[in-house]
Amino acid sequence: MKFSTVSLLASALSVEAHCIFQKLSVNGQENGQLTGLRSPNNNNPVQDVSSSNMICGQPGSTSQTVINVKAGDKIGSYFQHVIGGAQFPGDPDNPIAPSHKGPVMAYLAKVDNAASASQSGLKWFKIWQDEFNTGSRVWGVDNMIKNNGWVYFNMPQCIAAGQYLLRVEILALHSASKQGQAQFYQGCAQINVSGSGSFSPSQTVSFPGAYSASDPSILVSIYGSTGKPDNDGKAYSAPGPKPISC
Ligand SMILES: [Cu+2]
Repeated sequence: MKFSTVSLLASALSVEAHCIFQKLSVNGQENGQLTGLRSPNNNNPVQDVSSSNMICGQPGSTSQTVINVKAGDKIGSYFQHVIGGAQFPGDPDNPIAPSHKGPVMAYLAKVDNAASASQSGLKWFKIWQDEFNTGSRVWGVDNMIKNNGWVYFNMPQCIAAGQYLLRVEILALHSASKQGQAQFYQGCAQINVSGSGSFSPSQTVSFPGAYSASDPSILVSIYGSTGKPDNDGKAYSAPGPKPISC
């Protein structure tokens, strides 16, 4: 009896340690909560890499808004523990539990109308990632926490004008030594890119499909010989393709 209470409590606590992509900023100008986004309505991770929830997260809200972005602009993606931010004042798991080490990635897929396009069957390419710094032993997630939940990257200068879904993904690897236990947190922003770029990807990937459960970037122990989540200072490659270079 006592055991089951303890394990229920433990699992309830671990459920609470997750995060949701919930705001986009452009050159420091924040859009409103959930504006221009397709975001999950709860903070549970996706763990099945073959699920359609790998695209923009579990079904939740879809905005009517498309956010204007110029090629070269500084994009911010804001992740917080629950919709609205911290779950309670002093919430130690906001923006995400610090145990949730792993990379952060951003992908684009061209669409005709970002507010209405189906998110299935799109051709995605990666534009940015923050993996793991072997010198400082800092993960992409550590940088996101340091920036209070903001993930920053630039819209590559070469991106061709038009509408896109921007998929931003956090991969938490703290339990990833067992297959199916890596935790994926993603949402999509609906954007309209302007500029004079003409990039057309020569290779694209599908979601689901881009990742496999046994990918060494996904089925991996990040705990080094000292038991710290530092990958023993060895390089770590995020799943999926390399980011494009303009
Ligand atoms: Cu979690």
